[in-house]
Amino acid sequence: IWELMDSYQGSDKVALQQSIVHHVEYTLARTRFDFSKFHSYQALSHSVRDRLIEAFNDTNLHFHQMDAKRIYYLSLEFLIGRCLQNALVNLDLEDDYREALLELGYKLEELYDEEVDPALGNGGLGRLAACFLDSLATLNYPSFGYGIRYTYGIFKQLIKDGYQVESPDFWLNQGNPWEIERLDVQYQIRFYGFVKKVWDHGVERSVWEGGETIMARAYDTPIPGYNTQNTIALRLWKSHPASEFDFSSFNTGDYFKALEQRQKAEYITSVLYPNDSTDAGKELRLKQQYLLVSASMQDIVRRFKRRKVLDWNAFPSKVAVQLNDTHPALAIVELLRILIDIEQLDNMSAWQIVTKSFNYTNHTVLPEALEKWGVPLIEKLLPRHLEIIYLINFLFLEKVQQKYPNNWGKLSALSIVEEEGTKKVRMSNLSIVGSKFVNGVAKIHTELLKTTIFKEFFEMHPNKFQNKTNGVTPRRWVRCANPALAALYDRVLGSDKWVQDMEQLKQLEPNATDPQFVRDFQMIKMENKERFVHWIRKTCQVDLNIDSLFDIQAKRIHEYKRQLMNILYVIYRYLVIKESSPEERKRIVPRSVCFGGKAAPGYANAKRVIKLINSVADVVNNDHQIGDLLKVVFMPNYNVSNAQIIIPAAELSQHISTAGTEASGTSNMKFIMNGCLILGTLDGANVEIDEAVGRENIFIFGTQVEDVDNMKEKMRNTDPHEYFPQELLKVFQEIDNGRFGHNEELRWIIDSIRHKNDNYLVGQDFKDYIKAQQQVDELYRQPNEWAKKSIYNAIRSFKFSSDRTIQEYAEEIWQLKPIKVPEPA
Ligand code: 26M
Repeated sequence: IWELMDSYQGSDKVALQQSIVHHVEYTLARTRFDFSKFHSYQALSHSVRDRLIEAFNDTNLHFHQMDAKRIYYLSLEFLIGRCLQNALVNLDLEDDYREALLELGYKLEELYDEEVDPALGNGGLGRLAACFLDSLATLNYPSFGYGIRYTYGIFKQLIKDGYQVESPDFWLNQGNPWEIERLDVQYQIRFYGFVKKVWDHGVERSVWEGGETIMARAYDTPIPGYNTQNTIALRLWKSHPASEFDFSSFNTGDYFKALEQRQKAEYITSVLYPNDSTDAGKELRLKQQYLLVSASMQDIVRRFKRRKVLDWNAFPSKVAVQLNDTHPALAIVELLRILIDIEQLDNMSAWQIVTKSFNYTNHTVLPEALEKWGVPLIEKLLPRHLEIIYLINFLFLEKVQQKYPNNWGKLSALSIVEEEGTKKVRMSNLSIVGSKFVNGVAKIHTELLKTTIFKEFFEMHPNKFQNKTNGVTPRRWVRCANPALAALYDRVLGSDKWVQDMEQLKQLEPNATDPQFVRDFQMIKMENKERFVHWIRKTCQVDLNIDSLFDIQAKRIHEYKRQLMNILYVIYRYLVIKESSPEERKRIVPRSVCFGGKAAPGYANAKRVIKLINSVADVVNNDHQIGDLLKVVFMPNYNVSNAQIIIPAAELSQHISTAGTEASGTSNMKFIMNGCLILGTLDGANVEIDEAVGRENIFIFGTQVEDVDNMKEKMRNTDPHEYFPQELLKVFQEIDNGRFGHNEELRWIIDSIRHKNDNYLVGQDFKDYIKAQQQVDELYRQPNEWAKKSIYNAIRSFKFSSDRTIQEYAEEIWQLKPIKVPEPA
């Protein structure tokens, strides 16, 4: 059979052209002489898909033969972004295909834009999972990502009359060449029903029966590593009806009822919940979580059972599961159920296996964002799982009681079940108790976990807690997004080794002061700014001044991220320009302040901030007195593919959350990698970025984490007219007076912080923010100094490669060794 495989897998130009044309005719069924740009994209991606699949099959076979330990990354979200360029870069075929296509009359870069951007995630957490897969593949770690194949991704954001309007993201309407449907990989998933107790050889066993069953079907997206044959799977589950036809309903004559039942099953994986913080316990969301968890654990157990001898105690040496936040925490309970009820292990052995296999990553300290599910809902949907949760809690609280006899405070803090009001299951407590290791995502965040929300757990099990500072993949975020900068590195370093070993950038330290290198860097930034200006003109109908400072804040809209502080400062800046004399105007540094980000559909204050930004933009951009000195834009529908245009063009990026609220942030890392300065607070990974680049290369301001509580106290005890600085009161006044439109919603935003409710310390930090902004202007007046500091940011960013992060996870949490798949002969 192998000899029969034809040779179109070659990568010489003609072979590539043949394979493209082959797909035009046989996959797209079009004539060879009549195909559009989109058809060309389709044929090209099928040609690339063939190459991916070969490497993918080799990898799976090799890992199986080696009986490799694997890490399974469970996440309700994978924000992978477009696949084509990433695959070409990782397979090192970009140049060959570019040339092959040019002769066929197509520009490769134009075809990239034909691809939809799969947006199966909300923001940082989902994008982190995608960067991790890229690093797992590149570093040759045997691994799988498990997630959900939502029919609708995160909503598309439209801006109408300055307001956010959500529209459905049906991303599959053009087909998806990057996935492989696995009709042979399907698992039954049960919901509702009851638990029957039966006696079996003197042992009581639980059988979960009745209710409804549906099927979860696997769809694999191959994830190629860079410069390696290793290609891992992102396995996404889609829900299907259990039986092809429900004859019982049909026989009773209700044909349409039978069809309706089937549709209900498909509904489970139809839409990603567009919340990146809190959301009241929706039954459908819990069903999604359980579907992911049950299908994935069945798949993992099936793969484990394919080994030559069945030895359950070997499970933790072959399987490590990483929980991306608490969303998939039921996996702990599901594995226990499989081991106890189906594989018939005793409770204690099963518990030992589980707690050696699972690990949990926390992504937030905001107490309102910690996931809790009402006991009545779990009892109805997953009756056997509730029993098991009670069992775990009983065993755990017994240990607590031993360690801290009759200490009710400890018991109620540590309990998995919250007893106040309607009983709830605390998913973080379940995750901690069921895991070997728990980690935060930046140093400061992990310290906060240990001293605040998980204090009692840390005191009981100090060795359970670890830090794993986040990272981002330099393949997508430098090599793909900023090819010119990548080419400069290649040229000066003499190779592309830095793409998989970012520490190579250390060698560029002397270049930061080399005038030629600085000029090259400035030229590249200028080109990226031009690309961005075109894109802004097309999408926002605003003309940016290419010589202005490009200042960007792009992230989900949230009160703690303080986009409000940014736009209030823009108003202040506008007023200053309006009041300045002609002499003063000459010294003003022109700025383009760009915002991007989605607000959760039910988050009224976040949506109002978008309206405020657009209202300010309307006034500022149309004020002829202002001209080129200030522009404000709200970039609609911030997503992975436009982030790849936005980030390389940025000169200043803002990461200005109240200290102690942003767990890490990851776009801060992407911005510095692209040679951008940060204006930020000492929060999340900014703290470590500050250490890495040096205080002279970053603009830091604001209340530090240890003072936040005192400042909030002060805010509550101070008269607002004393608490808010004059500059900010002036801004409030202008909004009140209707300078940005007579819209009561704009006043409501101000009201949300005005009356002793400034929980995120906008008022407290405003003066220091203005001061930092003045330092920004000062530096921008010296272009070479600005460039030098930007270069230091870029070349000192190597710590923030997700390769470093993944290597730490592998060595310190998973005990996982790389296995390199041999290159084909
Ligand atoms: C909640 C309820 C219902 C549906 C969805 C959610 C939900 C979805 C995503 C809640 C939180 C979600 O993500 C939170 C998140 O993105 N956290 C960010 O994680 C990044 C990666 O670690 C960090 O860099 C950010 O600081 C952190 O905010």
